[in-house]
Amino acid sequence: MQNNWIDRIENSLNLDELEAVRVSIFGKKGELAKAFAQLKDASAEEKPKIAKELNALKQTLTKTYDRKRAELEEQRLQERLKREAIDVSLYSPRAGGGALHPVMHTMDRIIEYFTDLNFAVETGPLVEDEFHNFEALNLPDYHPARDMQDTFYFKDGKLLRTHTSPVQIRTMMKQKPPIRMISPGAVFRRDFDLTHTPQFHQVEGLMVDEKGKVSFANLKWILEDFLHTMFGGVDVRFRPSFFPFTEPSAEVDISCIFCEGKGCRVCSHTGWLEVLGCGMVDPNVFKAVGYEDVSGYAFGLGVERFAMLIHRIPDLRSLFEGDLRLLEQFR
Ligand code: 2NL
Repeated sequence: MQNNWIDRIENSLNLDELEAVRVSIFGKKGELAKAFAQLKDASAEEKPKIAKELNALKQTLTKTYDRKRAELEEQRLQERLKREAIDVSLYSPRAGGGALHPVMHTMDRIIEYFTDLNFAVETGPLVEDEFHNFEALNLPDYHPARDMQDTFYFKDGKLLRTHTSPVQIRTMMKQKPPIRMISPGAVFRRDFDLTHTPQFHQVEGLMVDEKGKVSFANLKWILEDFLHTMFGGVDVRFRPSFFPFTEPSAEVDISCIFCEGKGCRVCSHTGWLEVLGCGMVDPNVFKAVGYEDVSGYAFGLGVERFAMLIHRIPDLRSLFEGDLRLLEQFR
């Protein structure tokens, strides 16, 4: 009888069969339970001996069952691995290649314009201090742009840079003029709504040389040429504006590329789209980095805005949702 039970366990071909065997032997109404139940009919002197034998048998059966179960599980796993193996070397007509995200593609185009004109590409830390991000840029500590509302601060007083200008500050502090550079990269502001994301990208530019060598006319020429390269035959206009780090300052508009300047919803019926900020570097910035008798221009732009205009993407959020239906259009 016992050998029969062990054989039935051993001869199970798969986990389903083994389970049926388990129920018939170990189950509540199974054969072991029946054997134990028969104990009550045994004589008083035989009972302990039979009970001992039954317990030993149960142990043997359990061991056999556990071993067999492990064996069949391993067998099932191996069969599954074989069945589901993927030959990664096989050709797949559905395997689409990756592509640059439209924001990075736009950034590359912007960088290429300036590197073609021998501008150096500089980068710097994302975690900055108040001096490089604010103080050196003529943003005193009572300035509203320093507000906790706009800046991500760490407990130790460090912060996530709110613009890439600290890269220009660091470059000027370690190099002598002339400087001709751009600083592309990620920046961070505590702002999250339909038209703002807490992380976005900027390209800023800086040109510095001996006093009198770099003029607002130079700035006007390069930005007009740059915008024509990026947007084609648009009109470009400079509007007087204010930035703490430039004087004089201007904001730069292009004629609306959606309505050709006639007025539409995108340009709020003005016919113009604001795309850049710029100006002549404020003397206080040069003082902070220890430059004397120099002049220079600087400018800054938001890459997401350029990407949206160039590719006519109406909603900022679609740039960050990772939706393949958008991304596949940029392969
Ligand atoms: C904008 C305006 C601007 C700058 C950035 C700058 C940097 C240094 C000195 C002076 Cl180190 N200026 N950067 C100047 C004017 C405008 O950005 O609207 N950006 C999205």
